[in-house]
Amino acid sequence: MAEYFVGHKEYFPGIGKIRYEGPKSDNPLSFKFYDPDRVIGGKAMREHLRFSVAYWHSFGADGTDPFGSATQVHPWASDARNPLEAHEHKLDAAFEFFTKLGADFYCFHDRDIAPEGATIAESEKNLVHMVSLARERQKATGVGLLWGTANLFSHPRYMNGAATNPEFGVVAHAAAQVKAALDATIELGGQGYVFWGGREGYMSLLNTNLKREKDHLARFLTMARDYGRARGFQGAFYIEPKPMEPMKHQYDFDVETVAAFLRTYGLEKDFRVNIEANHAELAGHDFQHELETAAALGIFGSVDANRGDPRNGWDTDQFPTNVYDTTLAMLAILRAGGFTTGGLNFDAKIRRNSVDPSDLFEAHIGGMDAFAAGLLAANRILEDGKLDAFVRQRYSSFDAGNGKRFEEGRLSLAELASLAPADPDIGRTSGKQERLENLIMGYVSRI
Ligand code: XLS
Ligand code: CA
Ligand code: CA
Repeated sequence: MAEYFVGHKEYFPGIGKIRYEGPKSDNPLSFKFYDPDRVIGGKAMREHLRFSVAYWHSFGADGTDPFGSATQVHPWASDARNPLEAHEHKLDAAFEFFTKLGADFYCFHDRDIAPEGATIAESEKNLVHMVSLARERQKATGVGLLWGTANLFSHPRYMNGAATNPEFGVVAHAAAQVKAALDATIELGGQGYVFWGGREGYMSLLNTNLKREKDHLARFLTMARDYGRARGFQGAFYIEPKPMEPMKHQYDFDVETVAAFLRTYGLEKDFRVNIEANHAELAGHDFQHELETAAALGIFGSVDANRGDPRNGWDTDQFPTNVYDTTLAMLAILRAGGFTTGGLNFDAKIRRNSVDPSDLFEAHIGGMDAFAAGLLAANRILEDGKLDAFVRQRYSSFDAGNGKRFEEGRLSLAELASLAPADPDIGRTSGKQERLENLIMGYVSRI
C-alpha cells in the first residue's frame, strides 16, 4: 500500500506506518494482535476483518457536544480558503490516515466528502469533483470504499423525515441526494450502499400516519434499488437498524423489525443489514443477538463496530475494547460465513477531551486489536469444536426418529401429543451455562 501523503502536506507528522509488534510491545502506536497478513483459519486477518474508517467521526467531528463548542482543531479545515478546498484537504488527511493506519476501507456520507451547495446542482457538482479526487487516491493507495450513503438527517429540511416526510417536496429532495450518492458509490467501486433512517420514524403518533410513512419508505427504497441496479451497482444495499435517536421511534428498530419490513415489501433479495453494536444495545439487545438474528434470517451484511455504555441510553459511539464481546461477535460472523461485501467499519468517535492527533490512531489501533483478538479466540473456539459439540448434542433428539419427523413436518399435533414420554423427569437436563461461560473465558484469556 503506497503512502499517499508523500507529495502533499502531511497532516499527522511524527506518526509513521503502524506496524504489528505483538502483545509484549509497549509502543502505543503499534498493533498487539492485528497482524494483517497472518493467516487464521485459511484466510488472512485483513480479509476476515475488512477494517474501515468512518469519514464523519474521524475527519468531520470536532468534539462539539450539546453543551460545548469544538475542542478538536483540524488543520485540514483551518488551512483552507473555502469549503471545497477544506474538503480537498480533508481528503488528503483521510488518505494519509488510512494508509498510515493500514485500514483497507473507508465509508462516507455525501456531505462528509463534499460540501452542500446553494442548489441541488451545485451540491452535485461538488460531489462529482470530490469523487474524482477520491478515485485517484483510491487508485494510488489501494484503499477501497466499503460503502457510501447520503446524509438525510442533518439539514433542517429533513426534520420531519426524508423518505417518510409528510411533504412530497422533501421526499423528492431526498431522492436527488440518494441518486447522486449512489452514483458516487458506483463511481468509486463501493461494495455497499447504506440506508440509515435517522429521521425515518416519528416524534409523536398524534401527527403521524404510520402506515403511509412505512409504505413511502418501501417505495423509496424500491426506487433506489432499481436505480442502482440499472446503473450496474452489484454491491449490497444495507439497512442499518436503530431503535431511536434522533427520533423517538425509528422504523428500522432492530434486525427482526427490518427483516419483517423487507419481506412485507419484497425487498429481501437486495437488502441486508448493517449492524451497529451501540444500536443493538439501544434496542435492548446484545450485539451478538443482532448478528445471530441477521444470520438466521439470511440478511447478515456488514458491521458498524463500536460500543455504547450500558448505563446510559444514548449512542456514545465509543471504540470497542472488550475482547469478550468481540470474541462472541467474531464467532457469530465466522459462523455466518464471514464478510462478503461487508466489513468492520469503526463508526466510533474519540472523546471530546482527546485532542492530540495521535488519539485518533490509538483509538483505531485499540478497536482493530480488539477485533483481531476476538478473531483469534473465535477461531480457536470453532477449531476446538467443544462449544459446537455441546450445542449439537443438546438438540440431538431431533436428528433421527420422531424428532426428525417433527422437523420435517411429518407429524400432526395429535401424533406429536401421543409421543409424550411418561418419564416425570423429562426436560430436567442442565443447560451448562456456567461451564460454557468458563470455557469462553478460557479461550479469551489464552489468545
Ligand atoms: C447514526 C448512524 C449513522 C450511520 C450512517 O447513529 O450510526 O452514522 O451509520 O448514516
Ligand atoms: Ca452506524
Ligand atoms: Ca451510533
